Amino acid sequence: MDQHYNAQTIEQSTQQHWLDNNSFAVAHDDAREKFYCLAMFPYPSGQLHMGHVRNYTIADVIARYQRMLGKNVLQPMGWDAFGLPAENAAIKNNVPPAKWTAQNIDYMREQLRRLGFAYDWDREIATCNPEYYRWEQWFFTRLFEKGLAYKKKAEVNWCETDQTVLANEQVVDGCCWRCDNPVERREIDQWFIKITDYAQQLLDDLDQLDQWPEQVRTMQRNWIGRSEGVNLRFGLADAAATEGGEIEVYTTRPDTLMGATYLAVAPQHPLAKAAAESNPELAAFIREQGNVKVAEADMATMEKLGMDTGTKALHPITGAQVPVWVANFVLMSYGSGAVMSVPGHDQRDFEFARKYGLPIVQVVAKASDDADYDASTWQDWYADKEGTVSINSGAGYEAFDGLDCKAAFDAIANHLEAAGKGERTVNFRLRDWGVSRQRYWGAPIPIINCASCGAVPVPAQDLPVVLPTEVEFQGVGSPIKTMPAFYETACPQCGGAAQRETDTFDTFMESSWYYARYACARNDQQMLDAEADYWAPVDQYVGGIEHAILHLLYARFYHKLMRDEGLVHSDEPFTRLLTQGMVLKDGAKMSKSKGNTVDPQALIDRYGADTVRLFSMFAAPPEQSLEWSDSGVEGANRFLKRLWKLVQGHVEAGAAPALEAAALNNNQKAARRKTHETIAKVADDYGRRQTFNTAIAAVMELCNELGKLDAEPQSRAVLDEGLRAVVLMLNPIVPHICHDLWQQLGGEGALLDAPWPAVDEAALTRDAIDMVVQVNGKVRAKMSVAADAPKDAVEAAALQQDNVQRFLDGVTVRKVIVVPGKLVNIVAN
Ligand code: ANZ
Ligand code: ZN
Repeated sequence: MDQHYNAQTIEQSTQQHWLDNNSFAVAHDDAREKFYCLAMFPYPSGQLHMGHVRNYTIADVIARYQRMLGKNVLQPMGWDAFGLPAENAAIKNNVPPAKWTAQNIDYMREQLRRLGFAYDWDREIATCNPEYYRWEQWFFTRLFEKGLAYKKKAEVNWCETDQTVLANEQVVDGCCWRCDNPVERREIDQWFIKITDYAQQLLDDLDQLDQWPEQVRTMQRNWIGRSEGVNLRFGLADAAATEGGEIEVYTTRPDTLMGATYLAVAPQHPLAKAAAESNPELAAFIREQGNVKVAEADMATMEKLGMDTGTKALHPITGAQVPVWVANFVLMSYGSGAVMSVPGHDQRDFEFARKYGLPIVQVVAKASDDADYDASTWQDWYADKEGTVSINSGAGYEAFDGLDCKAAFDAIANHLEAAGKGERTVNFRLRDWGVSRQRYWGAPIPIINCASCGAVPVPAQDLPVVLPTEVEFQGVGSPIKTMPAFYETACPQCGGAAQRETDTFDTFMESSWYYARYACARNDQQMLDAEADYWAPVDQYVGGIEHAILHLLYARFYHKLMRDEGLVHSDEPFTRLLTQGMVLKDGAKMSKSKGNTVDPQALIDRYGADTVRLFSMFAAPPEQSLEWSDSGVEGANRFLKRLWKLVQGHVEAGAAPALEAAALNNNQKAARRKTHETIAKVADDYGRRQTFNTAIAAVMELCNELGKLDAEPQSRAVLDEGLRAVVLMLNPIVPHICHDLWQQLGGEGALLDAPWPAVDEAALTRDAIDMVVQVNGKVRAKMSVAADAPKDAVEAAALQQDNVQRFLDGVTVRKVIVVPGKLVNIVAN
């Protein structure tokens, strides 16, 4: 037995024990409840950062706690191994991405082992392995056959620096999320997956996710962006000039139709193009707009520009002529690419109308009639839908006046439907998922382009399409795009000469289904098997809030796609979600670019893994940001040393006698009660509240109490029970020191499989409880009363306290309030 806490020795031998016993390998077991605990897998960037340590510690604590509850716990780990940084490193240092990635994985795997995470390493996945991505390729060919994957020319966000297309979500304030350079728009051929077909389901099923943070559900809801409105058609005054003779618009406010004073179409709208043929000025404007590099996110705030097309449209109800304008804020990709402009009640239309001198008509008023409409200044209530009535909407056609928003919506929608000029529709903001990337380091898209057959999926028996890893980078472009040995092939359909796709998948593809693959990571016959159904859904998912929208939405989508392919039989992949906060230093996010990172490895080397784990769980509740503090790390280490000493002292004093609950004196009872109260609290903190910091604080407090016990035989028995409980409770957080202390305390078997300590209800009862007595809110006495004393007995006892009597002298008691177990307040004057 060591006098001093030696973290390095303890951690090494404990990890050796786990390794020798293959302690974290799990298999299907119908006899026990399963628990699948997963933290978002890391990108193998080179080394772990503090954010990883925090993320993986949280998940590990949950996994170990669930195991103590007797569940069959799976906690796997793997690598989100494709992506840009490997390529950038290759370009800079001339190391092939595959090699760079493999080296990083080896190093980081060691770091994770050193932190003692309870992973079933037999299921390790690296998404850059063909054994993994072949199934993704296969699944894509299935989607293609079902019509859920398709190719189209589309305007994309193009980053000139990274030479790649970015998803809308990867554009932040008009700039690339990786390199921060401005993004332009370009048209190229792209592969898409029809997530829009699942928009309604993705929205509806959010209701099932009652163990997700509300904030994340709201973000997903907004991203999906469902709206209910009407598609309606304006005739064209000069119908012959334009195909169809109509313009369709989508509006969520048909109730304002009588206030539509002009139409606005996107620069790419066919009507704009047609009008531009005879109008060079308009043609120039449209061309200019096409070249403007604005990301969609900036559409709302950018300067509104437009030009009259000269075309006139006919209002579907009044028949009045309204001008048709081209406007830069109308998106071709949403609705029909055209809007009916209601400057009276839409702020964007209002600003546009003021700028270009278009008429503004008020058609909605406040029902309370207490607000004046002033067409020269926008006021927010103009857009209100509550507490309003329609006005100026009669016009002799139908009685649309005097209706509230909902009634006016219905009346006008009905009118349009009856006249065959419009239909109610539902629209989603969500767009199909563009999965093509022009980068090298990704899974090749399994399609062969044949001049006569078109796009042909690679047949299952020819999968995987392996990404060549022996490559040389010449510049930033993908090396396989200039590698005929890769792309020259034969068409699987006609046998003629054909070319493979040289684009690769968006890496969100790999991270959308990895959680399911862990269940059958080594199956080389199938993408998923029955084990996926056994383990899925993930019971607890842990990751950063930065993935609240895209990764989680794509994974939810993929899960439904896999369900519809018969591969899983649940609707959602992640039952409970914990989004951990950031790790900050001096109030700023730790990042390489700010130079304020703390290397976890240096801390592990100095203090050991347990100290690092304890600090990262103690410093803040998991969902909040954690402020780095050197003294906090020291403090965590000091606590472990104290715990070590406390146990040493106890063990050295020899075996403790058996506990005789009935024979305890008050001090011993109090200490024992504290032990059991703490067990109940910590279980609640771990399980329901997931506030690990308060759990740790409670155990620390218990240790202080236990440390005060004397050397009486029954005190030693209480201490023995208390220390065992402490070790069991801290096991999920600091498993190495606990493993060692458990053995010293003579605990049965390996701590890992010891059950969570049971709360002895009898130990919780208090013979007497302390209560505070207040007179008019000021504490005047403390008293001890029987725990089960009835309310009037408590009142009487309070009134009898000497000091209370003093303050009641000369006044009348008006009221006595009893807060059971806590205080009595006497109101007197
Ligand atoms: C008339 C109107 C009056 C509108 C009013 C709003 C307020 P959500 O809710 O996001 O679906 N719109 C339709 N298509 C558009 C496009 N391609 N580009 C830009 N804007 C477009 O938005 C629907 C509203 O956005 C529609 O309702 C339309 O303006 C506009 F007081 O029609 B509204
Ligand atoms: Zn062919």
